[in-house]
Amino acid sequence: MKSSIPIQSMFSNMALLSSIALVSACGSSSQKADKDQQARKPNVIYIFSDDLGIGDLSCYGATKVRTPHIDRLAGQGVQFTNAYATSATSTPSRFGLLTGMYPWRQQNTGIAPGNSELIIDTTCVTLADMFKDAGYATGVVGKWHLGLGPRGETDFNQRITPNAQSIGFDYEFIIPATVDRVPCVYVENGRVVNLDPNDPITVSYEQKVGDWPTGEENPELVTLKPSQGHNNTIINGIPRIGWMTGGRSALWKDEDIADVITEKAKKFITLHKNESFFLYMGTQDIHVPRVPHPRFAGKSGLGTRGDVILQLDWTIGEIMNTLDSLKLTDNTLLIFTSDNGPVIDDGYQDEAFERLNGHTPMGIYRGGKYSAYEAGTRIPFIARWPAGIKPSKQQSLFSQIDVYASLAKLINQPLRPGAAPDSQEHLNTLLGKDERGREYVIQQNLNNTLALIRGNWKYIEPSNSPRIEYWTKMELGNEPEAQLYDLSTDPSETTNVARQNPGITAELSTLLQKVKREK
Ligand code: NG6
Ligand code: CA
Repeated sequence: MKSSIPIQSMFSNMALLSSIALVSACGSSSQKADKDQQARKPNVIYIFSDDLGIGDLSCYGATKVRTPHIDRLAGQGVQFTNAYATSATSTPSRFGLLTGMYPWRQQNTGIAPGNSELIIDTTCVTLADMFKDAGYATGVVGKWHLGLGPRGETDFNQRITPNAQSIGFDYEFIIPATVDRVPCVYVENGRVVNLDPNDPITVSYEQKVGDWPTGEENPELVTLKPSQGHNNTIINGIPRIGWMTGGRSALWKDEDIADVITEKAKKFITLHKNESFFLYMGTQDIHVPRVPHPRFAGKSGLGTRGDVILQLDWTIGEIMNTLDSLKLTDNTLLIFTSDNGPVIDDGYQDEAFERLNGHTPMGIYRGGKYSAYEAGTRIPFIARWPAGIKPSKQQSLFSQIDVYASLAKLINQPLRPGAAPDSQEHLNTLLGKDERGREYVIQQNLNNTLALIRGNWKYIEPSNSPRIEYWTKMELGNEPEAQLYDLSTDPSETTNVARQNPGITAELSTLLQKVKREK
């Protein structure tokens, strides 16, 4: 049919008409949406950054690096100074969060290789299952590090199952393990993204597969040299842990990872803006290899470790802006924290030490990632929920093991029998309404040495594991004798006072033994 109206003006008229229609429709529907939103159970976003220290953020006192977005979050929420990850490495911390069970109760919860089986049993009622029980849309975006597939070889060329969707997540877009471990590909809902079936992926953690160069054989090809380990297959110039070949079209670009996962997280939020949702996001920042996007490279003045802190801060800003623009901020509990404490040289020659410039990732605390000392697990922890939280700084004891039961309480969802056996409900502490906090917190180091904090006292059980981590030279907190520190007078754990306080030492040791035997 021919029209007498010139094409261009027809389009502009249509555009005008539809924009009028849109304005009025948006006006009324957005007011309605606001009301619906308030009536709905709160959205929950849990962001696990990687290896971020309590001294790495300006809201926790850092002066050499600025994190304005995270600072804004902290200013609008509850900012904890005595909150703990369950463990001083990633896999067990993530396991503890999602299962509500101490990772040291299960055998295979150590740092998982990239071809590990899914280490959470599919019969386990996870945090994501709990949200699904309550009718939430659930999604996971970013670092996973809990394994994928059945016991034995993970086949990255088929739909991988079980995956995160098998344990409560409707949607999955993940980095299978860590950014320094192969395979360097994203997995979306069980499938490697952009995989060419004619170029299948092979992965091994035992021996070289295929003929791609490795850091060990071709050190001249690397753009980022290892300082420890990290000398297997070279991907994007960076030698990784483990060997892979194939899947060329699926390989991630390291400098784009923050952009890619942030975009996926924003998309998930936008897609579910009209229903209650739970988003679990794991950033690759600030784990090694630290590869900032060019717009952050060189911007911190502290080398790439500082640059990826800026990149992480940008990510959090993007999530906050998305919530603002969708008017979801008020009714969204946004938790930002870290899976374990900081490390400076974690295996690449990235000048992290040389360029610290007085920056103190560990704050005043002893140890760091891998350690039973405070910097291993005392992490930044911020919870913002404008509809239910008044901004404050909190010194109460809080542990990530209690996130599960506390969030269940928040959304009035009864726990299924046997679910989250170690998780205690401390919702009022999480919301900053109760200063009492947890009676005691348990910490786990790389070697499964456990420590227990109760009140001012910190007890570390005796251990014959090495004192120092071989590669990072990190103090692990392992000593053949029991250790006791008074954190009120000695937060840096300089003086072991176990001998002077045998009664307290014995009491805390007995309490720890009791918790170990429970369940
Ligand atoms: C260590 C790696 C380290 C890091 C860590 C896991 C070496 C020398 N070190 O074995 O770089 O990948 O494992 O970190 O290979 S975590 O934060 O995911 O637990
Ligand atoms: Ca970590």
